[in-house]
Amino acid sequence: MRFCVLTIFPEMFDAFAGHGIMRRAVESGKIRLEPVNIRDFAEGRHRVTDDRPYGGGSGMVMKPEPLAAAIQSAKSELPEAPVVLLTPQGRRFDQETARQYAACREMIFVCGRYEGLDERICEAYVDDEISIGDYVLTGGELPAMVVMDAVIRHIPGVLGAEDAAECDSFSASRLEHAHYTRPGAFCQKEVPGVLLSGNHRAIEEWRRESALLRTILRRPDLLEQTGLTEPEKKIVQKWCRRLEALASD
Ligand code: 4GX
Repeated sequence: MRFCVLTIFPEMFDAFAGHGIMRRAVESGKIRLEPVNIRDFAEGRHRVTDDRPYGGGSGMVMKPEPLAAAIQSAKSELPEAPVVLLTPQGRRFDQETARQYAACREMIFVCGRYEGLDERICEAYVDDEISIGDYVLTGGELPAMVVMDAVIRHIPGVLGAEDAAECDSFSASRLEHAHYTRPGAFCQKEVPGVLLSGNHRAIEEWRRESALLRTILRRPDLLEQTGLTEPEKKIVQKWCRRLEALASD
């Protein structure tokens, strides 16, 4: 999969592509990440990429001409790519959108700075506007990395084979179970005994229960999307009986 990222800070992507799973994905040729400096498409001795807003007020707006030239150049390189703008005004990014993007062969990201882009760029060139959450950042570069990270994990062979099962749509609506590693006792707390038992069915059951209880307590909103499976209903019924026994005298 090929990614072109339009930005005035291309160096920000060096750290992203230079470590861990992303680095391996680049080195194995599974992905290509090409940051492009919008400033390279700006005219004049100072290669200015921003200008004052019509109507006045504080803050600057990204000039349309350099951006249009940069987007056109990226589209000639990646003709199939959707042009995605990172902005708080976009629809909220989630695991389902990440999975859908992973089916693309190419993507182009536009990273805005300042107060944003000239509206005519959005209208003429942008296919999709994405927000990574309701908070205000100083630029679209971190959101672009967040989106690419979540997308790249879905490309076959990028994660170890053991993670492939995590990619079903159901996994996004349940929190993960608790994880433990050595030592067996830490901070005066023991690892749950079942995890040391070697009983793989019991371990699998404990993990499903841990995942479900955490989801109920911390993110009940996630359960509204899918409802409970039959085995999950059994777990809830078991806990209902336990809690009722506690409450009765
Ligand atoms: N999820 N920002 C973009 C500048 C900007 C504004 C409007 C285009 C249009 C953000 C977020 C985010 C701050 C990135 C403003 N560019 N992006 N930037 N939250 O806060 O995606």
